[in-house]
Amino acid sequence: MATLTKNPNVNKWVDEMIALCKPEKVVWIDGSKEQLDELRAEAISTGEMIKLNEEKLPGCLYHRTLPNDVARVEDRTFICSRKKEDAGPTNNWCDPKEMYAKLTPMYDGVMKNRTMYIIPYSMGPIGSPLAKVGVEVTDSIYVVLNMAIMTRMGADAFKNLGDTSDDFVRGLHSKADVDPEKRYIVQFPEDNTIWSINSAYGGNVLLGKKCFALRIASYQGKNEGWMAEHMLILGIEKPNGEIKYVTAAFPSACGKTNLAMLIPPEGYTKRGYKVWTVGDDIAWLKPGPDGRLYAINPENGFFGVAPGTNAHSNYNALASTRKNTIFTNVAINNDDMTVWWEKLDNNPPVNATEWKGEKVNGPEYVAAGNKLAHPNSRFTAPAENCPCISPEFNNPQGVPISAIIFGGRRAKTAPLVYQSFNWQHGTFVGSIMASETTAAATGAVGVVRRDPMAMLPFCGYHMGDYWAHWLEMGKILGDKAPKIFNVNWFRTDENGDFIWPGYGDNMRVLDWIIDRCEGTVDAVETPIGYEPKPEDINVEGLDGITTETVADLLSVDKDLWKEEAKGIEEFYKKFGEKLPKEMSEELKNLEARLA
Ligand code: GTP
Ligand code: SPV
Ligand code: MN
Repeated sequence: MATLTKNPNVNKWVDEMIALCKPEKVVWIDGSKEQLDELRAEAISTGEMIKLNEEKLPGCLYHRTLPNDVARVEDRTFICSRKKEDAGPTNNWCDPKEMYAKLTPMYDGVMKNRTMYIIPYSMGPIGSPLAKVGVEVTDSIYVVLNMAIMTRMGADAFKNLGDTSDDFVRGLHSKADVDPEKRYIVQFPEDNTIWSINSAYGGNVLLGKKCFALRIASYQGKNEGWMAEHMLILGIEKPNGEIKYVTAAFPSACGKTNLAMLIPPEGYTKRGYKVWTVGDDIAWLKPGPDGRLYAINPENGFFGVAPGTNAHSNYNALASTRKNTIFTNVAINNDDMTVWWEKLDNNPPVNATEWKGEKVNGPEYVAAGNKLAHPNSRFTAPAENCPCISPEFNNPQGVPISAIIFGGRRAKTAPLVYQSFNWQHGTFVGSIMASETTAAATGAVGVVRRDPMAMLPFCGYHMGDYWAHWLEMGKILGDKAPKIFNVNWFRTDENGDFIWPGYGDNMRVLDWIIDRCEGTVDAVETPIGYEPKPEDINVEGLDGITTETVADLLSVDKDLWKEEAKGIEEFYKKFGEKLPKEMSEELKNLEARLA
């Protein structure tokens, strides 16, 4: 099949990949409906994908990955910069020459008897000055069909690249034998290259997402004066029609998709408030012509956590999955070929197939303490399906950001919300983020770990240099910089239950944040930052949550924070010389305020 571009850099690289992987057949993905329909039909005929109920879930497909391949694998993910110190203490590193030498034999002939699909795609709206082009070659139809949802995929992507540019990210993926012992997710930032092998799970194989749009892009952003962040983007429309945009960085499975699509409580919707979703996972941010910080969502769909998603917790996410969606590792209801997951409703299907493929009686299986869907099972849904997708979603200039919000899962330490004193202190607040681990990556769940800016698994270079880049961006933005906040929806009571209702009610906290950005509400100065007066968090219409509860959620336990400061000091030691002096200054200031 003929190439889709005259660009010699693309064609030369593709030829090299063909020579290496030796596929039986090569297919360039042009993005046409006919081609995608053919691929769907093929995947259904081979059993790789399962067709779901055409009336209830039109255009939807089901896929299951191997039980050993259900999440990102941080211990097998590498940043192969030429110098070890450029990867830094938070990344696995290997010399690029060594890594190429190790992986090349694994790719050699790996696609014999298989088809190689060549996927051109754009991260960001085609034609946007913030967009970037990638090409992924893969032997997986699942990858092609997911990339069709998650990116602007097809021949049009080459329009942005032109016929001569070399500025595209080269992604090579093979599921090979899906052998967990030979699984590697490798970024070569200086080569604009990603090699992924022996996995078929989303975050490891949809190379436009974490590998490119965060790991490679964060490195590009440092060199080119912009930022790639693990952030949702949302717009809050006020009764007067004005829309304020905020971004929020929470670690994996800590609530970005939920916050991005929230439906405000009745008291707010009645007054005319509305929330618009621009992105749910990744933001690319760059100063605009007016000096403010602008954000685009480089993605075109949502790769969202299924369990916990229901009409009450996230109506908009659920609605987004009702057509043209791919479900991975959820359960199937065999009676009507629909899907189910934990907390979708209280009625697990009787005639169910659980995520590993075993036919079970759902209610009995669940009653025995099993999960029908994997905790990290996901939906891949087109952004255009989302009832609250922002009218600015495709705006090539992006949206101007008023506030940046950090947050994570902390049972005790972090209060419901606080504001940093300024950008430098805000950078510090992001750098000391910690959160309980989730099922989004393999390994223990529920262990508190430092996850600066929710970028621990995604920063493509030295985290110390990354903080320096944040500080530098603050200087460029000056008084036009967004205000920086921290939130925590996950404080628990003595029984371990969440105190704050969360979800749509998080609007009450966003409300205060927006008021702070506009300078229309006071705050209380605490050792960790500015906090709301408890009465300034609107609790109208909340069941069992009073201003006293809010006061409790805002309490700062000095002893816990002194412990916290020790933990930060320990963590900071890792970064040695590369720790910006401003960060240690901020730590000293915090300690002084706590003393
Ligand atoms: P990634 O896609 O992995 O980056 O995750 P995400 O940050 O988009 O997480 P998501 O919104 O999918 O939320 C993951 C889990 O957090 C789900 O189980 C949600 O039910 C739960 N969650 C989200 N928001 C809240 C909240 O406000 N309160 C509580 N208690 N749980 C929440
Ligand atoms: C995350 O783990 O933060 C995700 C899902 O958004 S994945 O694409 O698998 O990384
Ligand atoms: Mn994510």
